Amino acid sequence: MTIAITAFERSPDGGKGLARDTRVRWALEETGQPYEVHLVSFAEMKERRHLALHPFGQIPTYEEGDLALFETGAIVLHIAEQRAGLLPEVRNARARAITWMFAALNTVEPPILDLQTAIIAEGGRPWSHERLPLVMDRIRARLHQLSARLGDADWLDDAFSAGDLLMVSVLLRLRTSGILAEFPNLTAYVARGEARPAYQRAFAAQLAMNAPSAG
Ligand code: GTB
Repeated sequence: MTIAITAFERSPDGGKGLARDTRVRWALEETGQPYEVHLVSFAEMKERRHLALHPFGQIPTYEEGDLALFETGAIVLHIAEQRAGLLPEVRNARARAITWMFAALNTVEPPILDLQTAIIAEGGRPWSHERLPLVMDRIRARLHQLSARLGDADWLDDAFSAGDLLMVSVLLRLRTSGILAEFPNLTAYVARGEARPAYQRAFAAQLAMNAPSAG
């Protein structure tokens, strides 16, 4: 059955792979599934046709036969449950991998999103220079904890899983901030994720659509 996902017609990041369709592409590449990409503009995302797929008018979405999904975490979990490669077979290890998926999205990503808000949406406010260090310190506190747990392991819980896929994707958003570089083991962890052939294919595919010279 054909899988179709949606992505930005032109990502605001110009192909750095930070829009969330990259996470879905990566999961599909890890599990060896071909997929189509339907590109949508910001205006189209808010139109009835797209809202039927995504109630909040965002990307990515996922369609497979009569199944339509939104929310990247749910999409990646669905993909991981269909094919081998992203979740362990053993029940407890599988539950721990899913726990890391939630940790990435619910515990580590929120302060990182707050940084984007502080820089992009609030950067011009008179109080932003006071708020920014607080936001950065909240990220550092989470990264200290994550770094301590990872230690010198390659992945968060033995073998690479959908939990690592989401955690690496979340941490990638920090690269330009310089905070990630304060944590050598997390920097190496992200590099290991990026070096995976499936990530490379996902990144190249989104870059082909989003690079300034594309289309
Ligand atoms: N919780 C949802 C999920 O995980 O799927 C959040 C989805 C979401 O935020 N989608 C964004 C979107 O559609 C794109 S990924 N935004 C348009 C809108 O809300 O109108 C977020 C994103 C956008 C741009 C960059 N960038 O340019 O660097 C990075 C990440």
